[in-house]
Amino acid sequence: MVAEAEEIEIRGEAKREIDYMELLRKDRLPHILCEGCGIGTIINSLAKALAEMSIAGEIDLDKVVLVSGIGCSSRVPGYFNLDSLHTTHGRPLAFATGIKLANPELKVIVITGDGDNISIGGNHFLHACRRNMDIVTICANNYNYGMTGGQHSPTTPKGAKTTTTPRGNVEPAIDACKVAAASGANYVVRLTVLVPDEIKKAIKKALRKEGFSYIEVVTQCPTAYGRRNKMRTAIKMLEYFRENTITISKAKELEEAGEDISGKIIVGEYVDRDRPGFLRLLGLIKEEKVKEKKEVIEVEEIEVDKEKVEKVIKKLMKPKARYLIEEGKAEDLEKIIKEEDKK
Ligand SMILES: Cc1ncc(C[n+]2csc(CCOP(=O)(O)OP(=O)(O)O)c2C)c(N)n1
Ligand code: SF4
Ligand SMILES: [Mg+2]
Repeated sequence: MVAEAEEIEIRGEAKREIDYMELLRKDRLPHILCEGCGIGTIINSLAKALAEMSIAGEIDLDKVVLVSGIGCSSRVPGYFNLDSLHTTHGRPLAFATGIKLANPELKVIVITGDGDNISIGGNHFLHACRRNMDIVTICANNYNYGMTGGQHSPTTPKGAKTTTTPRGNVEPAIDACKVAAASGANYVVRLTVLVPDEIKKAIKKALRKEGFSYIEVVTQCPTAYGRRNKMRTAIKMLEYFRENTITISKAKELEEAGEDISGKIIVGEYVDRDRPGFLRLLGLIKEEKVKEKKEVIEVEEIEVDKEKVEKVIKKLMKPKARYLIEEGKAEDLEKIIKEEDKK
């Protein structure tokens, strides 16, 4: 997690040195993460992404809110010098939705875990994707409930040993990226901690986009998961990631060739589209509001002949007219009204 000041390049120009450690709360050190935990890499990538966007004037750090649930991964916001909310297990997306709706100007980033987001929080996840809620979600997928000692989660691979699957997990794992893409999220990407720079880029990309972004980072938990699966150290887990990671296109190719890719970590962008986000659908963002205003003005300009309208209503209220409407005989009614008008 320790990072040093560095010179960064923004749109081809070298900008002033930034110590992205400035973004972190040193008063909270030492942190609670185990030695070799991959969550530090996610902190690092997030801090760099935010620092670079801030320098480039793309983001106002005073308008960034980090929201998390409960778990090792959910402790991340507590280490940032930013407004943050550490909520209840499985509910960060519900809180984040409320924050974004209350103040659409804020950039809301959810930091969550596979248990928090896909197990207890699965329902919120599904609907945030469906609404295309304007939130960036970063999920640290370490294949288990790290904080509570290593129970299996919905992403635990088949056959993996955890405290609740001591003889090997028999359940098939969920592919949260496929779920997010199918449910309506605008941007869905899976990466591993092996590529921190790609994680940073994905976060920056997601922060520039409208709608729901889901960034899943496959990360090591040597303490609770690795040691039960013959990967006692972070290095062993990283080696496992390296040997088992394939891209989406490679996965497709292998699948078409009839090969078994179940056990593989399939990385890449699952979806990158620009459907309207929830705030746009609600008319809560500027451009939409202007359009809406114009439409209202047009409606107000329509001249209404009150007398004529009252006359029509009176006619429609007559028992015969009501009978014809109920019977679906609108054409007959129209004829009668026209004849009456001629008189
Ligand atoms: C309502 C509720 N149920 C259960 C718990 C216990 N609990 C705390 S963290 C956790 C699992 C965390 O797993 P994950 O989200 O994958 O985070 P990780 O620790 O692996 O990063 C559970 C079950 C809780 N705090 N609240
Ligand atoms: S238990 Fe696992 S996820 Fe939690 S801090 Fe330790 S290594 Fe990281
Ligand atoms: Mg987990």
